[in-house]
Formats: sequence, C-alpha cells, structure tokens
Amino acid sequence: VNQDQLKQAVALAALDHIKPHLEQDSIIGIGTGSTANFFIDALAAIKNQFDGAVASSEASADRLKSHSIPVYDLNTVSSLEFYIDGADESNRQLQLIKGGGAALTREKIVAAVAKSFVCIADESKLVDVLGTFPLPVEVIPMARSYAAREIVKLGGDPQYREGVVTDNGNVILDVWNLSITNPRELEAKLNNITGVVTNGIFALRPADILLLGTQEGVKTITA
Ligand code: DER
Repeated sequence: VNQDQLKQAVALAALDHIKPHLEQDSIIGIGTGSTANFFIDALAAIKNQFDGAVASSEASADRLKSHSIPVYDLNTVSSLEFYIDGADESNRQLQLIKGGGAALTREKIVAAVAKSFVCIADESKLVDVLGTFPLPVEVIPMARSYAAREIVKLGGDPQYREGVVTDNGNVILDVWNLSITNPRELEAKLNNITGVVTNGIFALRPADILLLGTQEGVKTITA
C-alpha cells in the first residue's frame, strides 16, 4: 500500500468518524495539505448531510468551493464540533508539528475553536520525539532576523523559507536541529519571541484523536 493509499484510507476513516455526529446545520473545520485534500474530496460525497466548512487556508477553501461546499468565515461561527487536519509529525501524546504547508496560523486558530481535533496521517508521521521534521515558525517580515537570533539561543538552526508568503502576509522560518523533548515548554517559549506569530508545535492544544494509516490498516490513537 503506497503513501497516497494510506492518506486516502485515513481520510475515509475520518469521514466515518464524524458522519454519525453530523446534522443539517453542522459546519466542519478543515485543514490543509495533501491528506486534508483527500478528506475534502471524500467529504463531497456527503455534502447534503451538513451545512458547510471553515477552511484553514485559501487553498483548502478553493478546493471546498470546487465541490460546491459552502465556506464560512470563522467569525460567523460560534463553535465547531470537529477540526480535521494532517500533520508533519505526531508523538504518542498527539502533540504535533505542523506548518509544512505554511498554513499553521489559520490551522491553529481553527483547531483552537474546535471541540475535537481529529488528526489524519500516514504512519511515516508518527515519531517518538518531535523535531526531525524542521519546525515551521511564522514571523512578521520585519522581525525575521531578530526572531532567528532568538531561536538560535533556544538551540535551533532557523532557515528562511525563501519565496513563501503566508495567507496572512508573513514569512516562515524552518527550524532544524531541535529535539523537542518538552513540546509544551518550547511552544510557549517560541510564542513569547516578539515578532513570532505562530509556531508549528501543537502541544498546548494537541490533537484529540489520531487516525493513523498503516500497512495493517487504520489505527485509532488517543493520548
Ligand atoms: O502544513 C500542514 O500543517 C499540513 O497539515 C501538513 O502538516 C500535512 O501535510 P500532508 O498531509 O501533505 O503531509
């Protein structure tokens, strides 16, 4: 079974997970990336069973609209039952690294609103210790060099993601050589660097359930 088939399998598993809870007025929080795209495409098949979605990126919003699924501004939504999104890495406590697709700020915002964050990922994403994948950090453009110097003090090796501007008009530093043994602590420290908008550690608000695509089928992992 190849990686795309694993992503497709977890996307369908996520659909099965939320379907019994959907009502005509349900609005679903949707993530960003190739696994989330499989979920969006699968969601289209049951678009008459819910109202619409809130998207964590312009790219996901466009994909939803291509299926004629209504996309709502998060400010018009008072609560979300589910947020479905992928990850670049997850540890066994369902603490994540996200941001490979440069959508981490809006992903973290929609995840914050959702009652249940359902993470969908293929088995390559499950790690013992976060940090092999370089940690994305979204920064205000004028603060890029200052934030990079502060990140070096924390032991990281920040690399500017050239040519990428986020949906919010900011830039990304990808931080290498971190061994994130205390994700909540490092997430809070990075949040406190002036000029940092968001960092890709999702530990203060981890996923609530991980649907992991493996060669032996889809595993359901909770912390
Ligand atoms: O950028 C992101 O946070 C995406 O969710 C990413 O982490 C997962 O992307 P993938 O499903 O294409 O691997």
